[in-house]
Amino acid sequence: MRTQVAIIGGGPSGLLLSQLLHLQGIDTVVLERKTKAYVLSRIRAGVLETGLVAQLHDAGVGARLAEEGIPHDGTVISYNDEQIRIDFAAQAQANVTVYGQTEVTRDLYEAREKLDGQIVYSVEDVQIHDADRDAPYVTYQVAGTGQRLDCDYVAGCDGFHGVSRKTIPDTVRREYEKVYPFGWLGILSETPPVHHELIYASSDAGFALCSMRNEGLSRYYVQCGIDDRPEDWSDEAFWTELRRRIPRAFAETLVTGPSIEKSIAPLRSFVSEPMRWGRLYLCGDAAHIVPPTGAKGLNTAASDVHYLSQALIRAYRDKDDSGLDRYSDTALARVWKAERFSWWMTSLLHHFPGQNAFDLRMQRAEVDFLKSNTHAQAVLAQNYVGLPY
Ligand code: RFL
Ligand code: PHB
Repeated sequence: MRTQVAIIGGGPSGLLLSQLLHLQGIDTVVLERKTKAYVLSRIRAGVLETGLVAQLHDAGVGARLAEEGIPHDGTVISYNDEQIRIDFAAQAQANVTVYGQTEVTRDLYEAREKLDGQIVYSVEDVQIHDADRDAPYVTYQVAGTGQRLDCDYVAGCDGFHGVSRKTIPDTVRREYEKVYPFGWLGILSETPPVHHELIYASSDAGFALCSMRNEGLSRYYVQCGIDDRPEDWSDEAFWTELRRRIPRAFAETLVTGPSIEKSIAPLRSFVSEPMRWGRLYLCGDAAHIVPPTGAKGLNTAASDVHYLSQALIRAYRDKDDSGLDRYSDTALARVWKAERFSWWMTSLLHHFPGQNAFDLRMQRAEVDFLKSNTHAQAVLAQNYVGLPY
């Protein structure tokens, strides 16, 4: 089989890239390790920047998002009982949209299928060959049968555990990493959200986040131990812990119910450089990870896809490779800013094991500064709604 761009990974990065290229007449094949049902069962991001919303409209998948996405003009940061409202509209002249990654992925699958886009599911043993030469190809297995896909370019959109990044030789690849000594325990419950905006809550008992998917579906998280397992946490224990960490006024009105999903995510900051090696280009979690505190993971994946799709379109249409040559530097410049913001939000709001009284006072002083300084609020707002691309 032959295609122009072989895309490894059918998560949001791979599907969006495939759709944007297809609309410009560029042929792609997506190779996905799991089944479609499995990809759609993953509960992940919930907050979309305006840049991603615009891209989804450009990709022709904005209809349901326009209908069901919830625009948010601000968010609440709390510290025990104190609250600071960050006003995105006033401080950054923009907003964000709450719409689940699962729904983004579902809309993209539907659009790809409507256009007869080629997605091969349940592929095994994907290997990228000759990425540093003129004629790269990908080999893989489907149901025990070996396959070969020849292509002009390979897009590595296969997430943190994929094969694409590891194809870049150790002598070329530089990795930067910080692993945090805690995780996030998240639940989904068919209950009304406790507040119409998200609440990022720091407290003496640790961090919590109140988010949502729609008016009848809430997504909540509490900071948990790095070795905790979801089955260690009963729903009752989760709700008790959440109530302890959010301001009393919200704790008193919180509606609880049975969880319909419960999972733990480790927290990590990670960047792999460069994001290009020969004809292989990395996008999204394949190249970088942020802790979820700033809601930047999916959004940074989307800015990569924007830069790469534009560069590939120029290469095919105008025979101009300058965008491809600059891709790694351009994408990384924005990635590092998202890394900084996510690391800062994480450091500000979580309880770190071994933190001493001085460290706690530093967090406290930073929150006080944020509360009293509109410039500090504007910096947070501008980063949260997303830096331009
Ligand atoms: P994905 O979503 O991991 O998709 C990669 C796909 O590649 C497949 N794959 C392979 N396919 C073929 N061959 C192989 N060898 C393969 N290895 C893997 C996988 O099966 C998968 O389908 O990466 P992608 O597309 O780059 O998308 C990145 C986002 O998923 C991620 O950054 C976000 O979910 C992060 N994130 C958030 N981001 C936001 O922007 N806003 C948020 O509010 C937000 N909240 C979150 C999050 C991530 C979380 N978790 C669980 C890590 C909340 C949580 C709890
Ligand atoms: C979510 O709704 O899942 C969510 C929202 C904001 C974050 C992280 C996750 O920062």
